[in-house]
Amino acid sequence: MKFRASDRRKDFQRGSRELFSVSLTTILTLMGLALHRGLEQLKLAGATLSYAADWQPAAQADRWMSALFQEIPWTQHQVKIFGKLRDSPRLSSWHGDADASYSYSGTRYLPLPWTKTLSAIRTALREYLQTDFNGVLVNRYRNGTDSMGWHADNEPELGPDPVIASISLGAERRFSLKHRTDGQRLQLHLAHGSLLLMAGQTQRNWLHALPKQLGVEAERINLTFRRLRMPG
Ligand SMILES: O=C(O)CCC(=O)C(=O)O
Ligand SMILES: [Mn+2]
Repeated sequence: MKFRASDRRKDFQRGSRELFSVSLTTILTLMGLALHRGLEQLKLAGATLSYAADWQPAAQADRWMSALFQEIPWTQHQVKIFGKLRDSPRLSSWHGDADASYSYSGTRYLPLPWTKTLSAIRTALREYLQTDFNGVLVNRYRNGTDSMGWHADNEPELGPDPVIASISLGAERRFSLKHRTDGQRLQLHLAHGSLLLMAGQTQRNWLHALPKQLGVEAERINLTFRRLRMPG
């Protein structure tokens, strides 16, 4: 068999194209790893769940936590339980862009402005995930008797498969997930400075809760960043 110069040129071109595409894939993978450094995919049928236990160093998480204690106007929200409005067993505050009003558990909340620390956390999230959020629900669990019951973050303004970025500061607390129909369960322990990402069909197929944990005396702050779709 004879090789012509043009065949060799084609081989060379194909080879360098393949080499280029391999290195492009490697570069993109490395970029992805750098962007989402430490984010671990959790295997859960019908859910897209990932967790970065050490998303922020403890010193940064400490600074955010003490700043938020001062900046946030902590309020007792109401939750609807069996059709009746009751005091929520935690303190909360809804912040976001001016048009990001949010209805949950039977009440509509107008957004309070982004505080300095909430803006800084939103920027850190944007850089890490390449995703933008226009609102955040900030919750304060004063000790282990504060909690949040079973629910899904599935309000219509979040759209069908919302991305929810949940940041935990302070006391480590149990976070429970249960499948809506098949009884599967998962328990996580959300660490100081961690990031839990719920996406895909998680809210359709699973409920989540933050159960009471008697014996926990320390405070915890949780921030769930959300993207609301505005009408029109
Ligand atoms: O505190 C948590 O980790 C979860 C809070 C939550 O699910 C919510 O506010 O919707
Ligand atoms: Mn939730």
